[in-house]
Amino acid sequence: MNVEDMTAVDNSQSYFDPSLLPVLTDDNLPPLMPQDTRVPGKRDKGRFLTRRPNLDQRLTGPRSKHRTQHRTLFLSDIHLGTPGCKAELLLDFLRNNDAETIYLVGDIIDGWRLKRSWYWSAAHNAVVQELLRKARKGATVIYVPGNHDEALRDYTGLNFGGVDVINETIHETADGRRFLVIHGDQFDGVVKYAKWLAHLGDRAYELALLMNNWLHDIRRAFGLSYWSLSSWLKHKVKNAVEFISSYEVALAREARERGVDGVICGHIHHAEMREIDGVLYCNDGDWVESCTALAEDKSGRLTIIEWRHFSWEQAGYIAPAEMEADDAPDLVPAYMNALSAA
Ligand SMILES: [Mn+2]
Repeated sequence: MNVEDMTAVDNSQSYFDPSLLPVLTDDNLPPLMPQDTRVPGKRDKGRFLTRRPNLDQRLTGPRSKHRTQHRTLFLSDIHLGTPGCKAELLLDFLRNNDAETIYLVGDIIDGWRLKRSWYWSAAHNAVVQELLRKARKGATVIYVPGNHDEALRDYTGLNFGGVDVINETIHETADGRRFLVIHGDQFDGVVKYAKWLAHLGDRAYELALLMNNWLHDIRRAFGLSYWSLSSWLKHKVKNAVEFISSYEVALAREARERGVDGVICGHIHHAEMREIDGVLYCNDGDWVESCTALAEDKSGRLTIIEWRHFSWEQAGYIAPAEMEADDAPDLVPAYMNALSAA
């Protein structure tokens, strides 16, 4: 679908308008910014010294040619646009792992946050660039929107810079098993406790923790005993355990009803792979708390990868001798414009 067709979509209700994002192909890559061609003056001292300030050089320099090759990678709940996103670890993961197909299983760009406050750093931008780069290099990238980026659900069937947007899909593994790929928030309605958990990690929760301190001070001033709001919340988290298991059962049931071998989802920020009543429930986790991805190898075997340390911190790390030139164009201006115009 081309740019003209995209304008026909009614996006008056969207706070995040993906049609503003440039459709990139190999021959319409955005030109380099003018500052790249002019000689930096005295006033520019320090401004253009690095292409992406705030980012470790090991994350921006030439990348190793020896990346782990997977058949498929599943990533979800990245929450780009929020300060909680572990974008640098994810960037390191993406620079060390490649796949023929990459599924982005929802909550990739956090539009919920976008409505209120927007946090965007060089690392967040580099993650978007890295994913687009993989698409340019031939990977199939499929974006299954979640509840935090549900605006993209209006763009199902479209392709942005080589990324296909699909509401839900079926993935077939190398050994012929079929998996329903879905973000999972669709099942909040059938799961008790969901409403409370939906706001976990939200501003309301942060505020509750802050209020706990105030409340303590006020109560003490009146000679009242200590009552902890946060421990009251913690008690509520016991419900979260119950929530997680009923969520898992609900998704497994859906997979069974659809006659597939399993389900691959995200949403609850809890990586897991277990059999539930004859179907395989897989949750690829998140990049806010656990930094996990689900990977399928050439034989169809599924595993959960944890990436809590940078590649150079991991045991047996050898600095790559063979390097590949960094050919990714700097998409910072285009994306920043698109996102700030939203
Ligand atoms: Mn979600």
